Amino acid sequence: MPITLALSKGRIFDDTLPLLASAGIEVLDDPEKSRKLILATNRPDLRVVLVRASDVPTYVQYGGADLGVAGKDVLIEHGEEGLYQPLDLKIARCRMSVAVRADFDYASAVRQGSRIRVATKYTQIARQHFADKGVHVDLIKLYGSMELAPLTGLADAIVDLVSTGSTLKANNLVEVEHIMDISSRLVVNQAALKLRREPVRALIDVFGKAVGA
Ligand code: PRT
Ligand code: MG
Repeated sequence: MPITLALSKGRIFDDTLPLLASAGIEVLDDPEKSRKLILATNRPDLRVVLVRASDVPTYVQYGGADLGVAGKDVLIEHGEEGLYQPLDLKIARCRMSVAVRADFDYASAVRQGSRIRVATKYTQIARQHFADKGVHVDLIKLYGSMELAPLTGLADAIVDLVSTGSTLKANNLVEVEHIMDISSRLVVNQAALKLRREPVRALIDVFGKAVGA
């Protein structure tokens, strides 16, 4: 069996390719053009599987993949137990923030101790953040388009990823709190690390050198 690396389509795939390329590793199919979910590389002992970003930790945890690349946001939400994270790949960088409508006075709502309705896909990160601050919140779980929640009255605030800030801006929202910086991590299956030590270590080294370079 070749070593299996789990990636998600889009920015993680696109940002991981140059790291592999620095060690001469090429993925032989383009996921934007092919419907294949298992992609060969120019190394017979390495293949890439394409999964949803939020499924990468599950694949790696249960051995469906030996290694994977996942955002810190995804890892925290999934739960990090049993996942070895040897490297911060410093790709797909962004930040987790609290945002509100430009006309919502977040600071005074917090000061007054009002209950704040917060819509987010990132309930673990949001729960921890507001608990640390001692702010009372009602969390509303959403799966996407968080920006819509404050505009429709569904919520007072959102917790979402921000990169350029243009999505917030386009929807008249402002960032009021920076929760944490986010980047993608290499994650490794614990059993693979023991049972397939040589090739797994070699691939961790490839990534380590690429990030260092
Ligand atoms: O799309 P799908 O539901 O399959 O999964 P996903 O959204 O988790 O995957 P993907 O590929 O969109 O994101 C993978 C990872 O990239 C995330 O887990 C983050 O760690 C990282 N990342 C980096 C981002 C962004 N930057 C980002 N800007 N993930 C999402 N966004 C979204 C954000 O949620 C918001 O809607 O982009 C919008 C904001 O972008 P700006 O540039 O307008 O600020
Ligand atoms: Mg997405």
